[in-house]
Amino acid sequence: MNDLNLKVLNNVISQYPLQGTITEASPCVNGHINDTYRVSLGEASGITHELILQRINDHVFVEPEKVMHNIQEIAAHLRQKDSAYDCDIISFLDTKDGQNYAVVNDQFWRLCHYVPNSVTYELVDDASMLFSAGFAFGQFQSILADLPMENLHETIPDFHNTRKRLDAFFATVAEDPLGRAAAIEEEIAFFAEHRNLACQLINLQEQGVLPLRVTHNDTKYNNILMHEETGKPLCVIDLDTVMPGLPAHDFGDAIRFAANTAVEDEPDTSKVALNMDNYREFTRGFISACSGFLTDKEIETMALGAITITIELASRFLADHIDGDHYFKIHRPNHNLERARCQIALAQDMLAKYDQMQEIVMDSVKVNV
Ligand code: GN1
Ligand code: MG
Repeated sequence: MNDLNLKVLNNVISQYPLQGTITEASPCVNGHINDTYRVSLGEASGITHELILQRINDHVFVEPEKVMHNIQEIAAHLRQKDSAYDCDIISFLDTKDGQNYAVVNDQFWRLCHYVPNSVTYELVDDASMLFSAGFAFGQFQSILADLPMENLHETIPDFHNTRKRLDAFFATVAEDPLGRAAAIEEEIAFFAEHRNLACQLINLQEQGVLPLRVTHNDTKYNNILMHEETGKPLCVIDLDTVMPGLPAHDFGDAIRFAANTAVEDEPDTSKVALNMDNYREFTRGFISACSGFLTDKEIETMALGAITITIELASRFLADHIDGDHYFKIHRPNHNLERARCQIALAQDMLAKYDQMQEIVMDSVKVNV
């Protein structure tokens, strides 16, 4: 941590009703968008507060106030509920001015307590861990189902509009600002081949067949803090993209991450496949938490959600590679290309296993009737 960053972090802290000085600060590197730091704040009395400080990426979230407004709405909604959510949902501390964010040098920052005994995982090798994760994300939808959608801003317009994502992808290919497209013709052809399939969900939503609901929209397994010993979900984090969306996208994004036999950016695509045990456990958990209010059509299109979101993210990674890596943080050359290839390999395996995926969803519903 250099002095400049430390000065900024101290500046942020000074806007909160907290005592003490920063004794330790280290960056957390697993998010692709925002900058996150774990900070220890020592009081003269000897008490130490463990905090998480996060700078919102305003290139991606061009109106950070809207993101923080949504998070405030969610916190207020949860406070009103008498029925407790089994797992917590992250909220942020108020500044001395009573806002849930602080502005320093025109940058938006937010602060929360570090959740004790929490861990996150990039890879899931024990399928039995996933029932509770599926349940937590499923319950997230049910707990927010009565939050009026009009109270929430669309923090990134058309975030999971797969048709617009693929249109944008092909426009970037046509532009090819760095001449990177020639080397990846095979990958580009994959999107041309599966474009229609990937647009089915957005078409159904636009036709009114699939309803919009308040959804999380970024349901990676590492967006649930787990208890390091019991393996129980402690807290759902990363509410930046909570807005109207499709439950199938939340289901699908979680499967894409937690039921991959490899990490999201595995360069050796021979290691990448859909792990059916993981898939089954997550599905059982998710469906048992929310099948009660989902329509038959929503349930029937769950498995398609996994394929859709995997193709969509692959196209986003590859578009960013072609465009020169301005959106997702990269940690090595061709990182976005490797991420895209990994997601393409996963989508291909899902396409081959689609019937089985569908059967598992339907079996999970039967258990719950
Ligand atoms: C980004 O930064 P992070 O890790 O929360 C992205 C998601 C992708 C994800 C892929 C706002 O999420 O859509 O699925 O990377 N978030 C945004 O790991 O674009
Ligand atoms: Mg996110």
